[in-house]
Amino acid sequence: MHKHYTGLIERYRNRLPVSANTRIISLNEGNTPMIQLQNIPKMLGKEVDIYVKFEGLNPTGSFKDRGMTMAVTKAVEEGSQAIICASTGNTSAAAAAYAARAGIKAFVLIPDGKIALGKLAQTLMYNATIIQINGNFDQGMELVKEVANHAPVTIVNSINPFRLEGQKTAAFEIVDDLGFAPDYHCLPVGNAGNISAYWKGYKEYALDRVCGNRPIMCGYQAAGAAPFLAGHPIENPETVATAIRIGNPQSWALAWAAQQESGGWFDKFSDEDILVAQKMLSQYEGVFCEPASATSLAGAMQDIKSGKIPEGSKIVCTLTGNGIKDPEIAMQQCLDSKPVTIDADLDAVKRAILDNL
Ligand code: AN7
Repeated sequence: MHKHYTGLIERYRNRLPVSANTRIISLNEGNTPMIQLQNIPKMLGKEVDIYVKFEGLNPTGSFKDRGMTMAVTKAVEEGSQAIICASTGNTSAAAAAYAARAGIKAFVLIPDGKIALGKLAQTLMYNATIIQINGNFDQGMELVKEVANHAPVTIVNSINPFRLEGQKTAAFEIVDDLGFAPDYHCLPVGNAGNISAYWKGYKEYALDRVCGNRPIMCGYQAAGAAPFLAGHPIENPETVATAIRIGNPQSWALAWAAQQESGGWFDKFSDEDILVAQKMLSQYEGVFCEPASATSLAGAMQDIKSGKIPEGSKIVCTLTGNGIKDPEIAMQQCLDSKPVTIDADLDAVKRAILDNL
């Protein structure tokens, strides 16, 4: 019997906290492609298998949809009429979309002027109430935690445990797709929920013998927003990768445990390294992710080159969000390859082709 795909809660319902009576709020998220890189490994001159899990192909363009289907499903089950989050952009878009789907209200606190244009546009379209603050994500997060004690709103940031439950399904999909867990799993780390969720998923599958191994978890941060490298929260995070412009990660302990238990590590990368990785993925593989997402590949490339990740390894990099979300940074990256404008005649077109072959 043919079965139409209806999202990750249905697919993994026996591993998620829902009952037969739960009304599931879904946009058919999950089931995202694993794309094996073909050209970048050759450029590195190393024998490695690198797969990217392209989470930018979720319904709102980021991995947040995995957590949000679960968090909003549970909020509605518990009778909530409104959800709230602080966000660097993607959580707000996902919260807004799933609230629209559920028919409830979404309030989002975002740092004024510091979220990518596409994320702002989609959050407006989904009709959330956007509250811009003169402050950063971490300040927004503290305010959200406080206001939830004073107003009837359910927090849907990743401190809501249902978020991580939904997001752990990405690890399930990877194992179900490959037939094994990778040797290394590389992720960008901001608020640190996602690395915690993946580790939870891999541990669960390994415990139930769905896979025989668990990956080494590698968490990569932007140099200007790298509290895990500092060893403590930082006050004024700054990076071009606005999605991970976070100084006080809420899932600190879980992420630290993921790194420790898996034998993994954290590292940090300059904005320039991150943007180079983003452009390489687009230019050499045809995969356009947002800047923050490329931090996973920046890290993998460095650690493969140095041999810290040895030849023969199977590596998965999560590409957390879609490049189309941040057109401004993309355009800035491509100033040297401006479109040419010509007269609308055959000779001019011919010349434009021959000049550029
Ligand atoms: C593209 O949207 O925190 O370490 O408020 O959007 O689980 O926080 C976004 C985070 C990586 C970091 N890549 O994941 C938000 C928000 C992208 C992101 C991260 C985010 P976590």
